[in-house]
Amino acid sequence: MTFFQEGPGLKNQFTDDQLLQEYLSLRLPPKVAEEVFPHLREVGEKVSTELMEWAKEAEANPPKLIQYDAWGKRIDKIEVTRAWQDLNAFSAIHGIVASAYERKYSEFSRIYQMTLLYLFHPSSAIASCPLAMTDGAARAIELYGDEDMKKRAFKHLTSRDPNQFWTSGQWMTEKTGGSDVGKTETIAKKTNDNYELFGAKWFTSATTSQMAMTLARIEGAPEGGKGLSLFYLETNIAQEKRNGIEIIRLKDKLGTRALPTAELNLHGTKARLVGDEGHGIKKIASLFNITRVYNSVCAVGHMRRGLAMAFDYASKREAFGKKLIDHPLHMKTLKSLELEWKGSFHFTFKVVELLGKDECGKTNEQEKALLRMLTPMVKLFTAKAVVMVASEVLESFGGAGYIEDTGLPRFLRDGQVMAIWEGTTNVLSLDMIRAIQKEKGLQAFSEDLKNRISSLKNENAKLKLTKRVEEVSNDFQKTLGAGELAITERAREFAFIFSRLYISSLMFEYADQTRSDDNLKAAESWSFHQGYCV
Ligand code: MFK
Repeated sequence: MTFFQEGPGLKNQFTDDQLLQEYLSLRLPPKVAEEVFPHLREVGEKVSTELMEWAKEAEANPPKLIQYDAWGKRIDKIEVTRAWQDLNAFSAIHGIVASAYERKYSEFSRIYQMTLLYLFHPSSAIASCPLAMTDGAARAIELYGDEDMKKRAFKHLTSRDPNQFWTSGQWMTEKTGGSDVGKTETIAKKTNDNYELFGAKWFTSATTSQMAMTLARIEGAPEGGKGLSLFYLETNIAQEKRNGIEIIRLKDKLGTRALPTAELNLHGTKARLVGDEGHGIKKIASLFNITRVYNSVCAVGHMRRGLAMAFDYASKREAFGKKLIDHPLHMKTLKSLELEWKGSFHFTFKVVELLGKDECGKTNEQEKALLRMLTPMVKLFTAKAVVMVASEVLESFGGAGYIEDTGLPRFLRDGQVMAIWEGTTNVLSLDMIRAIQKEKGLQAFSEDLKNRISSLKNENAKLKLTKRVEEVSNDFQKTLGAGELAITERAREFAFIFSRLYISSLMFEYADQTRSDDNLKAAESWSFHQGYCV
């Protein structure tokens, strides 16, 4: 008899996620939970069924650049599938950006909105990327934009109507600069009423977006990051003359293949200044600090999806006379990956909570500094976690994990980008040091950490974690005192040590709040018997 192995299945991704439901029940006021749960259930169902089909179709038919029409005219048109458009429309209808700005549930709106993203991302063929930049652009316009930008662009970016909804690009990367954005070469020439941009953008994700936020140096402005200004432009994609934007080619990427990413030349692209002249990096930071949180939420959503598939498969696949779930080593491995996801989940949603409070004007100075400090940390930490978890998820399927039409290799490729875009691990480690040296990040972080640890009910955890904090703190202060080179060299190491310790405090606090033995065991395991084996 021929044997056919059944592949992994997906249950409703909201109702199947015990941690998510428990966390939301704890954090959201009961009235809010009562209102949003039915919607989350609906989205949880859709992402495990029809969206999986759309994502598959979008992946199978990546975007195409049509540079010339049949008669030789230059048209620079990017064609995307119907499925990709459907994914975008879905995100508008379900308010995956809008719900954050409607602020219907005050600071809890961010938790609700990021939960939608968490569910959507793994079935989105990375249509989550344009959403990240759209949300960031909305925030930058909210903070620095003029009345006209607020009336026009902001309204489109936060619309729930798919015909009105705009996505935004974030054109930061140039050939010269890469991560070193201060080296941007694009020039802004003043015209009678506005500016025209001349230059080249080397990576522009979601190039089919209706608008973009970008950086350029106004003629005569000084060198370096401070001489850059932030600009808003419309791409006029539907028009023949695309606002002076020439598409050179689409990038051939390791993953995120349904997402159009292009190299562009700007030939007098009409743009408007956002805020005053100069300090462009500082202004665009309001955008990338949002996309970095998106990255973390998508990373935890991605991990959770991989684990759902791996556990489901383990319940079906038989080897050496029993199901994989009955093999202790296999289960121990999956459980240790699950713990990595749990730790990342708590860390990420702590930052989401702070972001929500901040946007609603409910943070004090210390919480603002804490949010500034935690943002690069959570991005770098969860991005590395998802790469590791994705790789292990593939391995848990054996050879099938390496075969394209199972869809699993895509899972690894799309996980890998999380550690690259929006700031690499090293760039973000240095950003954490920037937050410490410039914005009192360490003070806010260590007070928050110490306060949480001192309020834990578990005396053993309190004692051990207090001792660990003291050791780490002494080591850090000594390194800081040894000068710039010493702290720079160890920035990454400290970013991971701080993150793991912070997650320990969050997990023990969560165990106290939920009065759950399982959550206590998870916190102990995370903190004192980390089981993941490389
Ligand atoms: C699924 C999820 C999807 C996610 C979306 C992905 C799609 C997007 C694809 C991309 O666009 S990828 C491109 C991503 N590129 C980056 O993230 C840039 C990485 N490089 C950095 O972040 C560098 O650290 C940075 C460019 C900021 C360093 O530049 P500089 O010129 O050395 O910065 P400098 O002089 O230290 O800082 C300039 C100002 O900005 C300072 O303020 P002041 O003017 O008051 O002195 C800084 O304090 C401020 N600043 C820098 N980073 C900040 C910040 N402020 C707040 N938050 C930050 N993170």
